[in-house]
Amino acid sequence: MAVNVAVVGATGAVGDLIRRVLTERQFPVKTIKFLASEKSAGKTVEFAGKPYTVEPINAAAFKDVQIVLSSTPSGVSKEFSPIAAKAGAIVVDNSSAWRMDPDCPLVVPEVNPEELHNAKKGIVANPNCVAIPLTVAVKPLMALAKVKRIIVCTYQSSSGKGAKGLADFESQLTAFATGKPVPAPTSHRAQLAGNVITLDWTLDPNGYTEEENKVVNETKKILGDTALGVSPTCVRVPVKIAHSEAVNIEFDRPVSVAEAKAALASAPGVVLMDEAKGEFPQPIHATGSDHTFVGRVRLDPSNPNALNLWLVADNLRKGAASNAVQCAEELVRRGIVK
Ligand code: 2RA
Repeated sequence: MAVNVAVVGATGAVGDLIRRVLTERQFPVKTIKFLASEKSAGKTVEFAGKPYTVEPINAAAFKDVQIVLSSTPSGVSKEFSPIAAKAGAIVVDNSSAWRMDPDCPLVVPEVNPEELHNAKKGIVANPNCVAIPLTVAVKPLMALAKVKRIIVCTYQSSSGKGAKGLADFESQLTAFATGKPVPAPTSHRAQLAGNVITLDWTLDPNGYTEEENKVVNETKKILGDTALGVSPTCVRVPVKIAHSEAVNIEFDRPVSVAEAKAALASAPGVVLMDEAKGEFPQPIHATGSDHTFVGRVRLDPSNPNALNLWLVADNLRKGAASNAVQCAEELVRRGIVK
């Protein structure tokens, strides 16, 4: 079934990628429109070889739209996603506005696609770019034994801060490499070139950053286990695109490396890289891909019930645009979009 689509936040980094991913994945588009803030309305964007004028976001723009793919700041989503849903559309929203709302499913299609049927408000939330690949990798291991606790340390790329983050990355790394004075950051909290930043996000009252708290809460919600222990440290590193994660997974019984690798090798969305062949996941492999690359699977030498692994995924694609388009595909496939 081909559907009427609106891309909201069409001129941003993720909106731009959504446009590309819709074409790449041959999403069944009947009609499509592109919406953005008043500032960007009037610009021209290209889709499937045709130019489209970007329209302003307002209630009238959602008439007859069946699926909205939205990537705006939370405040904009809080205002307009319910309006789009009231007009009859299902919204797949990239902001954090609806992620912890009990009436809005938080969906990774490889992990919990059945939750798409529970969008009571007509809004499906697209998770955080760390939680998405983490749950893609942990879900197949949950079939082997109960997962009790996850310790995750992230190595997050500059593009997590959008176009401004990338501008910092380009200008600072160029200056750093040529021995020139490194320009002050405009979006990152500290110098990124030649550095790592452990506090690149707002600090919440519990001493964890907003990002770390998202990883905890969203991972539990996606995996459907409120008792799951999740212990995060989120760090920004001077990488352009793709987030890496060092993950320690504790089970309720010993799980062998062979068992884990077999489960990961056949898991949807996972590419298992084999260190015996000299393969190990790197951001440059994941950039431009919709897969989660997993490797370095090994026993925790300090805990017989735990494994360590390393994973990498493109934060702009699987961590945002592609996951949203995959949700839209499932909404159509399951007949939820009418
Ligand atoms: C980051 N998770 O990498 C954020 C982007 N949504 O900063």
